[in-house]
Amino acid sequence: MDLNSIYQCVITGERDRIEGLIQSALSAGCKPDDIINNTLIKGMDEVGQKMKDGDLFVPEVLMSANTMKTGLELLKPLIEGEERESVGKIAIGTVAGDLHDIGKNLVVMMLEGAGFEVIDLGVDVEVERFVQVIEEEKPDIIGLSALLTTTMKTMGETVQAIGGKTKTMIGGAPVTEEFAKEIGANGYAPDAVTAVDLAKSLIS
Ligand code: B12
Repeated sequence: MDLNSIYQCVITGERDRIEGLIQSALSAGCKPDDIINNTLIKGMDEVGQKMKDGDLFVPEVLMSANTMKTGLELLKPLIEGEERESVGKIAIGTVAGDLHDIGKNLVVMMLEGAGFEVIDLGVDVEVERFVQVIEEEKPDIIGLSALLTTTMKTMGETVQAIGGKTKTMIGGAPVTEEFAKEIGANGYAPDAVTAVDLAKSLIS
């Protein structure tokens, strides 16, 4: 069984084919962990890189992300019995007043792909909800997304309310490194691939 075809399938975003390809790989004796790490995550890494370089655009990236998600859903039950240590726990949401979630969803998928346990709080998440989730779930990091200049203000208020109880990382098209410093967030990443590196560095 050629694992490369699964890798290519993620890159081309052919969701309909992924299940069949993974089933054949499993029948041929490939390990679920191997498939996740060496085809799904690798493929999505490549997609992220291509997006950074301007060779792929949002609709294609979403197709790839969905293909990866379908693959992960198929394999997850098979590895849950195994000891798969979580790299860290992250709660993430789009701040109050903001309904944009395409970018956040990409970040969630990349983080999950990299082995993080992710609590996705969705969109339009009130400040209090972030504070509550820290008490309930004790995440290592809180991730905040904002796509509107108006909700960047809410992002600042959210970071302030969190008040250093948990590390914070922020992102979204109008957000910058400078803005992150200004509001006292622990980190900023411009895209989903960098977000994974950032999360890892915040935890270590
Ligand atoms: C798609 C879209 C919508 C969709 C959203 C669908 C959805 N489910 O998300 C819909 C149609 C609903 C929408 C609505 C609106 N939108 Co709109 N929208 C966009 C658009 C075209 C693309 C956004 C997007 O998905 N980009 C693709 C993703 C992959 O990129 P991204 O979000 O930046 O995410 C990446 C990084 O930023 C980073 N990242 C993102 N989040 C996080 C979080 C963390 C923790 C980290 C580390 C990294 C990170 O990683 C991601 C992946 O690489 C943008 C234009 C643009 N170019 O940004 C306008 C845009 C953001 N929208 C805009 C506006 C004005 C609106 C509306 C107010 C329009 C209206 N009059 O109703 C409403 C607001 C609704 C609301 N309350 O939120 C403006 C904002 C202007 C401003 N200065 O504030 C923009 C810039 C368009 C424009 N040029 O005018 N929108």
